[in-house]
Amino acid sequence: MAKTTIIYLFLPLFFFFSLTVAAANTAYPTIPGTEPTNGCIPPVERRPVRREVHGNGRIYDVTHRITNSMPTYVDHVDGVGEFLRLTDSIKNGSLSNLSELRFSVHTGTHIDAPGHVFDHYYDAGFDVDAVDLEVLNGPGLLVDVPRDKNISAEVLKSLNIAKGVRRVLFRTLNTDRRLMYKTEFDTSYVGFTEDGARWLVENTEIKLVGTDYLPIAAFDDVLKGHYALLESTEIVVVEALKLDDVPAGIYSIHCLPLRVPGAEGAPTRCILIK
Ligand SMILES: *[C@@H]1O[C@H](CO)[C@@H](O)[C@H](O)[C@H]1NC(C)=O
Ligand SMILES: *[C@@H]1O[C@H](CO)[C@@H](O)[C@H](O)[C@H]1NC(C)=O
Ligand SMILES: *[C@H]1O[C@H](CO)[C@@H](O)[C@H](O)[C@H]1NC(C)=O
Repeated sequence: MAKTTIIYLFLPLFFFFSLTVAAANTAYPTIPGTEPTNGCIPPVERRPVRREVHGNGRIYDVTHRITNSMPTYVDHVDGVGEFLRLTDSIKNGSLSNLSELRFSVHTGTHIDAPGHVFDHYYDAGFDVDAVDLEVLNGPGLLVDVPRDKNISAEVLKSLNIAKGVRRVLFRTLNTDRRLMYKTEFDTSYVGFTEDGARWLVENTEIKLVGTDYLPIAAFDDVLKGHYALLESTEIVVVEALKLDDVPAGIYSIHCLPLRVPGAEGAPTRCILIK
């Protein structure tokens, strides 16, 4: 009887250890003593689940995973490269694994603050800590852009986005071409032309604008397009969204950038909820 009680008391603890042993087993299959001991509880092979869609199809993760091989803007053909370094590790005797990150704040899915392209805004503190979370969170649209054009004034007019819509994510040819999954930066990506950016600012109430490649503006208009969108400081630009396999339509959009005062961009987790 007493033995049974002890087993019950220690069951959770044992379960924990059996998991640790299972993990060690995978890492060090040859180390003696890491095999299951008495066979009471079979070791559970636990693997994390990685999802694109959560909550029974209701929540779409539209954030790209940050990987070594994802593209970075223009000068780089090698992608992001090594960015995650394990500074302390259990394997080497530390009590925990501890990693540090090192990459551009414009890596992967991210926002641009006005300080990105305006030096006076940079000096004045228009950084990612100063963006309005209300702009980044609320109802909005995911729309498909005609695949044969950049996002010009003419294209925007043809989309007939209703007045009053404040948040729009534009899916383009970039998604079909899977440009974010290619390491080398591709300058032929689709983005806003300067006149498209100006048209959006002057003729719509859109304050959150997102696209599916690293710069929001097309390569030939890359600076002018950013100027047009960021000048008012009221619009938040979200870049490099992962829009594969998400039906176009109305969603509750939620984007939360890392809170880093002084940074003119920040990696951002974005989700769409049906
Ligand atoms: C552990 O330490 C060794 C020797 O200093 C080093 O080569 C190895 O990269 C370290 N491993 C980890 C995971 O920190
Ligand atoms: C978009 O513009 C870029 C240059 O800014 C060009 O290379 C690309 O071919 C254009 N894409 C389309 C679909 O027109
Ligand atoms: C953390 O440590 C465990 C045990 O040493 C190891 O299996 C795991 O790979 C480490 N984590 C990373 C990110 O390397």
